[in-house]
Amino acid sequence: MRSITIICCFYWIFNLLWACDRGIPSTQSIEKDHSLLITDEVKDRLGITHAQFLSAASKRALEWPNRSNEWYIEFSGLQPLKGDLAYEEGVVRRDPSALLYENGKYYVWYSKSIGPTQGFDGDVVNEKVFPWDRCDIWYATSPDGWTWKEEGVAVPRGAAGRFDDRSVFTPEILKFDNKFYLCYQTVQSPYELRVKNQVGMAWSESPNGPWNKVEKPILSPADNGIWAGTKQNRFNVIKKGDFDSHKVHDPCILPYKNQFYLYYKGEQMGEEITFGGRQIRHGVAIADDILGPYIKSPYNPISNSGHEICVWPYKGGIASLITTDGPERNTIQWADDGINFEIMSSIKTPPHAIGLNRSADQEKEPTEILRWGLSHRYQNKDYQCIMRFSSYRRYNE
Ligand code: AAL
Repeated sequence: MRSITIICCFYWIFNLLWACDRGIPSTQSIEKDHSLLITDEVKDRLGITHAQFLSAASKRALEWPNRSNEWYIEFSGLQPLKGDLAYEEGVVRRDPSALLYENGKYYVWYSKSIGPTQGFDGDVVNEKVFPWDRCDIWYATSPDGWTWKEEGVAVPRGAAGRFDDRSVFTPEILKFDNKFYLCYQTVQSPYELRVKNQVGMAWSESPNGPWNKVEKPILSPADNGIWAGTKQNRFNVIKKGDFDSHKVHDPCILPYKNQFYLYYKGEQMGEEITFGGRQIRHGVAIADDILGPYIKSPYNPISNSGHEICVWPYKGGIASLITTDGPERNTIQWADDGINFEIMSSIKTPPHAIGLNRSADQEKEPTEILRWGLSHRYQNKDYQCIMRFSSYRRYNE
C-alpha cells in the first residue's frame, strides 16, 4: 500500500513537470498569476469550467478589467447627403473634417478635386495620381446635417514652389478662443511615390474665412529613413526610420491639459504588411502655442494600428476610434493621459475617415460623439462622396 502511494506521488510530480514543460500551467502557477482574479462570480461570468486549466485566451479574459458595455456600439449603414454634397459624377469630395455648429448651422470642410485618377505609371507631373491629388479644401453648411450648401474654397493649394503647391487635403477643424484653425495634409509637386507628405495650417476669425496660411509646415515626417536605389518604390529601403519617416497624415488638434495635442497617422518608408495588415500607426506632437512648434512625443508611436485619426476628449482623457489597419483595428481605445491607450471595446466595421460632430455632448457617455457624423464612401476608384453615419449603443436584449 505504501509503495503504491509513493508511486502515485511520483506520477503526480512527473505530470506536473510535464505539463509545465508544455506550457500547460500547473495549479500552483495559476494560483500565483491568476488566483486573485478567479472568484466564483468571475468564473461563472466568463464560463470557465476548470480554473486549474486556463487557456491563453481565458488568461487574457481574466486580465481584462471588469468592463461594462458602455464603449460597445454598432454603426448603421451610411446614408446619402442631400443638396450640394449628394454624389456628383466627376467630382471627388472626401475626408470630411469634424462638424462645427456656428451661426445656426453645421459647417464641414473637406478635400475636393475634379476628374479621374491616372495613377503613378504615367506623367506624375501633369496627371492626377490619387483621388486626393490636386485637391483644395472646400467647405459647406447645413441647417440639419442632411442638406448641404457648398460655400466655396476655404484653403487653396499654394503657389508653385511652396510645400503645399500640389495638393491640400484631409482637413480637420478646431475652434479655440473664438478663432478657427484648419490643419491639413500637404504635398509639393511632383507627386511621386516617394514624395514626403507634411501638415499645414491656416487660421481665421470666422468659419467663413478668409484663411491665413501659416508659412511653414507645422509637422513633417522624421528624416531618418534611407531609400534604396533611385526607382520610385516606397517599399525599397536601406533603413526604414521612425514610424512616420514617409508621411504625416490625418492631423487633428485637441486642446488638452493647457497644451495642444496634434494627433496624426504616420506612414513609414519601407512600410510592411504585418500579421495585422498594413503597418500603420498613430503619433502625437505637442505644442504650447496652437500655431506651434509641435514637438513629437518621445512615446510615439502611440498606437500599433489604425488609419484616419478620430479622437475626442472624454472624462479627462482622450478616446480614439482605431479603424482599417493593424492587429487592433476596429477598436475604441482610451488614454487617461492622451498617450497610453487601452482597448475599451471592439467594434464591427466602423466607417472610415470620420468627421465627428463636435457639438455633441461629449461627456454624456463615452461614445455620444459617435451618434452621428460624416464619413466618405468610394462610389468607384475615381470618385468618392461624403455620407452620413450613425451609431447606437448595444445593451443586453
Ligand atoms: C485617407 C487619409 C489620407 C490619405 C488619403 C487621403 O483617407 O488617410 O487622406 O492621404 O486617404
